[in-house]
Amino acid sequence: MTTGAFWQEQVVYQIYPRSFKDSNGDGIGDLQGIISKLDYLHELGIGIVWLSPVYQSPNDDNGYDISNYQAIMDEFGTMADWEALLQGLHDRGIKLIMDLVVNHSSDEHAWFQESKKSKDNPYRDYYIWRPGKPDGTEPNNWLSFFGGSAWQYDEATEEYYLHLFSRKQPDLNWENPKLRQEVYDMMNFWMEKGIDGFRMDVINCISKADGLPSAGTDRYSWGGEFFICGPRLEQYLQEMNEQVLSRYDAMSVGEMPDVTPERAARYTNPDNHEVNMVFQFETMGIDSGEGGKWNVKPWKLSDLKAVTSKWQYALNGKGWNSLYLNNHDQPRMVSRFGNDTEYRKVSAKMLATFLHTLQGTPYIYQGEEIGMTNVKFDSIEQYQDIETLNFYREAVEEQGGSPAQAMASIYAKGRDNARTPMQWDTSEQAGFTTGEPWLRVNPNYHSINVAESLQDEDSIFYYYQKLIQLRKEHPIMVYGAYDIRAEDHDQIYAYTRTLGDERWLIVLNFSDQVAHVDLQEGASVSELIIANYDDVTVEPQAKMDLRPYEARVYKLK
Ligand code: ISL
Ligand code: CA
Repeated sequence: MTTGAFWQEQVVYQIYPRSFKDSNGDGIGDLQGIISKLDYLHELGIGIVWLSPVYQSPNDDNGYDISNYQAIMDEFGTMADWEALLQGLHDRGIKLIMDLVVNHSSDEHAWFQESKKSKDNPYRDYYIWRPGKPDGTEPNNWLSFFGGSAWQYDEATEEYYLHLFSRKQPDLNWENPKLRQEVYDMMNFWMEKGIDGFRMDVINCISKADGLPSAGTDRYSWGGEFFICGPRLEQYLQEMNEQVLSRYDAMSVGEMPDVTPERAARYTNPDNHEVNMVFQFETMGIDSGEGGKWNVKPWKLSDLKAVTSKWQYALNGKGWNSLYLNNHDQPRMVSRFGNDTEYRKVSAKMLATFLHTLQGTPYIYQGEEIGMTNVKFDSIEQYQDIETLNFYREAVEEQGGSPAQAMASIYAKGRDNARTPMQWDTSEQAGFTTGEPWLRVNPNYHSINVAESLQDEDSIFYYYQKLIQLRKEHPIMVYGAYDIRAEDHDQIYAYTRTLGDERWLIVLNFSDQVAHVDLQEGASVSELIIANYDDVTVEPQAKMDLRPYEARVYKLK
């Protein structure tokens, strides 16, 4: 196991540039906007920024469809702006990791424009082309992540190309060594510019099973078994590591839908030279029923404990966890796992305590540090996200489902919950833009905003600042081994962390009611490290009552 690496000890902050800060009034966040907020990030204390894609893109999927990997999107600024951003971060001791989106490119990428021209074009094999079945239907029955078939017919050559996401995101063909070399060269281009690593978009989808078999016999079906953690994934990750990452002090985090802890322990084991950590999705799945995310079901604390424990135990001493409860694809964590009305502040702090006291590297998604919440727009016209719009069209227009029910799913799970503009102050449009924002601001910005948080010494912001500071002072927060306590309790989540002779006890009330718990370790309490209510006593006490969403971190004797 590695210790002492910056990617273990620092906290990451994710910026979704389109929604962070607009500097020129066109309603779209941009690089100069980010530059204007670097002191804010520095004050928070984070050590690494993960920047969602800023490359040239037609924005079918907000930059996750890249048409030129070595150019900056015009709406976001210029390469000079990007260089100034990197410099500004490094001047403040903050590292920068860039989003690497290489499972697919945009269909407007020059490679694809060539590839589609003819079957013998030199770029043909940069993508995955197949003839239709004898009856003209798609080569196999795979569904795309965004709904509908994962294949698109192209008239020019009368073949289909594979797209696991939108039809404007054709999958790159990783079987082709020339394509792989292009990717590594591009990564080296950015490493040479001085970045500190990559967040790798759906990187466990790059290796598809030989023969691209159909999944069962339905007309369309989820084909994950044939492209999630496919046969040559580790070979490609090792090659990428050898060709790029190992040549620098680079950090890597692979986004991996449906990855298992057993696989993740292998991919993140330093002996295997693949990636430093992965984003797992099991936690994000605890409130979904049959058929996926839009089938919303209430989550249970027992499931959160089971999934978290499984990952904490599986990776301890072998690999490394990433810790997150939201990002640009997920609803806001305080709305989903806490309480975004009466107990918003205290529950946001409780969830922060949870994330920052597990073993692994915590990720903060912009706005999380001020407790931003989900949003409910009146009509589907006010939404922008391709996944959300596709879901609504399929559910309501194609399958005749109820609009109210579709909207309920979107309110709970839609990605635009996380993408409403960052709430800076109480001025019009929350201080995000002087123009019309590309996506509406959440109307609650009058009470939830950065300016307010910075004035309130009891704010969520200052609580995060304190957690980040504590991490720098206490290696046990980073490296301590996790062990669950009172496992069957249905309101309290309690666990210990142990490093050498040092032991901490973390007690979290996940409910809006007072909770009573009996913890043997409570009798050895010696010091209170942090809590989200005032007036917590430090006497040794096996029996404890915790107020709604109360969080306490104790040092034990
Ligand atoms: O967003 C999701 C759940 O609602 C996932 O299905 C998501 O599409 C998946 O986790 C992959 O996400 C990444 O790749 C996508 C992009 O749309 C996401 O924003 C990105 O994080 C395609 O590039
Ligand atoms: Ca702008």
